[in-house]
Amino acid sequence: MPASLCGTWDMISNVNLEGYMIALGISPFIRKIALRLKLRKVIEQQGDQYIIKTTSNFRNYTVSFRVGQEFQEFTQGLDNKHVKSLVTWEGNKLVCEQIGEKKNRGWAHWIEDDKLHLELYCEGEVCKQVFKKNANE
Ligand code: 1AG
Repeated sequence: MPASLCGTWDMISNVNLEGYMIALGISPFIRKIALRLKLRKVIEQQGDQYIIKTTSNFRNYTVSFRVGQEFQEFTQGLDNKHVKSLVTWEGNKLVCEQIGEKKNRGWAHWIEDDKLHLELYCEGEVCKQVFKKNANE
């Protein structure tokens, strides 16, 4: 059983968000704002049901899904695309495949050294983010 992803997590590093956003077709103006954001993840789980909230002082994004059950995702406030998503466990990684206009799109979350890790993929670009558990938990 992999370590729980649940909790409130604050971003401590963010590598190649720029490349990922360019692959998604985000405008230079929005990219410049997005690069400055301190992101927070709030992850809740009940059995196979997850709710992952990404928050910032610019925009928020929430996705909820059941592991192993395909769902329609609308990436509202990100690149505003409709994708067909499927989240599964691959070893200790919670992996999402996002099928749509962009090739090789998805993400993976896992716990390593008490930190929450996230890789965001799109068309060969990989953004790597690491979050530490919020001290107030
Ligand atoms: C995600 O995480 C992405 C969450 O699905 C957002 C992370 C980085 C930004 C991604 C794309 C940038 C697109 C547009 C820029 C506009 C706004 C800036 C970001 C606003 C934050 C919400 C995977 C997983 C579950 O944790 O969603």
